[in-house]
Amino acid sequence: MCGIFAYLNYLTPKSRQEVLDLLVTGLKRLEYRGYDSTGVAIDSPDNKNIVMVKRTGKVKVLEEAIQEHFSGGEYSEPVLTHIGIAHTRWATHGVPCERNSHPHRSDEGNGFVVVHNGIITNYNDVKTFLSKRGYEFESDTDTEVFAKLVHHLWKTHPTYSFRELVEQAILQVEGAFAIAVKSKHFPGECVASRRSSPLLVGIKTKTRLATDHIPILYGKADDKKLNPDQDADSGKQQVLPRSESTSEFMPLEEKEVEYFFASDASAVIEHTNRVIYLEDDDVAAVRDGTLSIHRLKKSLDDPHAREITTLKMEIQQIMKGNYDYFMQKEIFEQPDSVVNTMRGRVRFDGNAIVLGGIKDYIPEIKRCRRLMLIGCGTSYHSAVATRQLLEELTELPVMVELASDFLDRNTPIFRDDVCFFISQSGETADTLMALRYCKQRGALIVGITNTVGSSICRESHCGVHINAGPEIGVASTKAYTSQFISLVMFALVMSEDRLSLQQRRLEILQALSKLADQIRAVLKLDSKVQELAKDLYQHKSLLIMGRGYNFATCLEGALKVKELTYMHSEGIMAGELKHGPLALVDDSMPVLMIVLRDPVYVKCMNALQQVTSRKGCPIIICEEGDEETQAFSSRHLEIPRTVDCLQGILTVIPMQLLSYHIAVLRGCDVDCPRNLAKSVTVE
Ligand code: G6Q
Ligand code: GLU
Repeated sequence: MCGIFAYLNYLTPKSRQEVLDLLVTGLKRLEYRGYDSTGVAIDSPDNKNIVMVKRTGKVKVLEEAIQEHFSGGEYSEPVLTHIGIAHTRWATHGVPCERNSHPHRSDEGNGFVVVHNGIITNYNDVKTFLSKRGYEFESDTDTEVFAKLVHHLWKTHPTYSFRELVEQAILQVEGAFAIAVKSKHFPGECVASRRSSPLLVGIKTKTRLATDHIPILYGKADDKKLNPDQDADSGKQQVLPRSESTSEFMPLEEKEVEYFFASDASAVIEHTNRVIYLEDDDVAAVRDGTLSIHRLKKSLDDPHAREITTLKMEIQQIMKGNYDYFMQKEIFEQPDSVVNTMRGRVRFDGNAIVLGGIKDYIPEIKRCRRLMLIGCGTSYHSAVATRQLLEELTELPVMVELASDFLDRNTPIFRDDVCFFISQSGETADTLMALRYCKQRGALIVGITNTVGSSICRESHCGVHINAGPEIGVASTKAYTSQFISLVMFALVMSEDRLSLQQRRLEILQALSKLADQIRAVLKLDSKVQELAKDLYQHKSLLIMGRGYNFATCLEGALKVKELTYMHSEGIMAGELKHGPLALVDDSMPVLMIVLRDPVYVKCMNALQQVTSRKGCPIIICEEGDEETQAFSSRHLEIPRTVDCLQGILTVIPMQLLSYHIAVLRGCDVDCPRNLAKSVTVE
C-alpha cells in the first residue's frame, strides 16, 4: 500500500544527484507495494528552497523527469547535510495525477513538504479550519491539510521546534498515517511519525553504534484540539500543550551519520541492517545529526526506549514480509484490511455509518426501482454474498449480474435503476462496458472499487473506495472481503431510518466490530487447512456445497481452487443437490460443505446427510463447538460465530487458505496463475 522513503545525510558528503539516485532506488524497492504515482523533494542548489518533481505512473517515469529537471553541475556538488523525501502513492483521496501526487506542500514557498501513507479521516474539518485562515488548496488529497496545518502552527507558534510543530499537527488529525516532513525553515532536519501505517528508521554509521536502543522522550501534552471557531484573525496564539523540551540525543561515537526513513525494510536493507521500527504515535526527529524519539503521552506499559534491531532478512523476503507469496500475505492482511475499509466510516460508538462517496445520492437511491450489482469473478461473488442482506435492509429488488452475460442479453435498464459496478482494478473490460451500457440508459452508476482514478471509478456518478490497499496477487482475497464489507456498509446506510430494522442493524454493527479478531481466529486454522490440502491436492475435482449466506463462499472457494490449483472445482447450491449434483457423490469424490447455525442450518444438515448416506466423506466448515454437525465427519474446520449475513467473511478464509496450500503442493505459481491477469482489460 504505497510507500515512503526519506534519506538524511549528516556531515556525510553526498551530491544532490546521489541523493536523488538513493531516493529513486528506495522507491523502486517499494514498488511491489502497489502505487499509481510518485514524487520527490530535495533542497534547491542554492539551499534556499525546496524543489519537487512529481509524476503519475511508474517510478521509471519519475526517474526520467528527475534526469530532465535536476541535471547540471550544481547537482553534482557534494553537500554535507541534506534531507530528501520520496513517495509512491496509492490514491485514496483525489485521482492519480501530478497535482495529487506527493510530496504535498504548505505554501507556494514550499515552506513545509510532507509525504503520507494512509488516510486522514478528519481532513475535511482540518481543511475548513485552515480555509478560514486563508489557506487555499491545490490538490484533492487529504494529505495536503497536514502540510498546511504544520505551516499554520509554525506561524502561530514561532518558538516551536520542527518536531514540536509536527507533534501538534499529529494531535489534530485522525485516521491512519505514516508521514515524513521536510522544511526549508529547518534545513537538515526531518520529522516522521506513524499511526496504523508502518514506518521505520535505518541508521548507518561508519563504526558500530554505541547503543542498541534509543530512549523515548515523553511529554505531558493533553489532547487539546485547535479551536476551529477561534476568531480566524485574532492572531492570538492558542496555547497548545508541549511535550517536555528535553535534550534530544543519540549516543553516537561519531558525527557522520545517515538516516533512512521507509515504509518497510526492503528500501533500507541494502544500506544498513540497523533499524528502529516506530510504534503508533512515535515522533522521530533528526536535528543536527541527532535522532530522538518522542511520545506525547506516557502510558503505564510504555517502554523507556525503542530497540535498534538488526535485520536478518533478504530484500525479496522483506517485500513479502514473513510470507512466501503476496497472495498469502494478502490473506493474512485481512484483519487489517477490513478495518481499513471501515475506518472513518463506521462509528461503533454511535452506531453510525458515513459513506462520504455516496451520501449525497442516498435519497435518490432510496427512490429507485431496483438495485443491480454487476461484476466479474470474485467481484461478482461479493455481490452474491451480500444480495440477501441488501434485499432485507433496502427492501428493494436486488439483481446480481455477471457483466459479460448482462451485456450478452442486452438487459433492459431504466432511468430509475441504480447500478453498482464492483471491481478491484476498476479496469475490467466487461464491467466497464456494462457500466457504459447502463449509463447511456440513464441509470445511476455507483462504483465499488479499490483503485481511485480507475476507469470505473471515474465514470461512476458516485461510489465507495474499499480501501483494501493494493492487491498484488492475481487471485483476489482481501479485495473480496473489503468489497463484501463495503456493500454491507451500504445496506446499513440505506436502512438507518427504518425503525423496524434498528435491532438488526445494531446486531450487524456489533458483529462488524468483532470481525478483525474473528478473522485472526480463523487464520489460526492455517496449519489444519494445510493438512486438509494434503488430502486433496492429488485429486481432480472438489465440490463445495452450501446455501443462503454461504453460497457465495462456495462459488468464491471454487473459483480460488480453479484459478490457483488448476483443479476442477464447483460451487454447488446445497438445495440443488437432489436435482443432479448428488450423482457426482461417492466415496472418492472430494466434497467440502459449509454448515453453520443460520436460518438454513436444517436444510444444510439435510444436504449433509444426503452426501454422507452416499458414502461421501465431506470436509465440514461449521461453527465452533457444533458437535452435532462435526459428528458427520472427522475432518472439520470450526469458525467463530457471527451474525448470519457476515458469516461469508469468515467462511471464505479457510477456502482462500485451502486453495493456497493446494496450489503450493501442486507446485503452481501462486501469485501469477497460468493464463490469468490481475486486470482483464479485454472483453
Ligand atoms: C479472482 C480474480 C478474478 C477477478 C475478476 C474481476 O480471484 O482476480 O476473478 O475477480 O477478473 O476483476 P476486478 O475485480 O478487478 O474487476
Ligand atoms: N490518502 C493519501 C492520498 O490519497 C495517501 C494515500 C497513500 O497511502 O498513498 O494521497
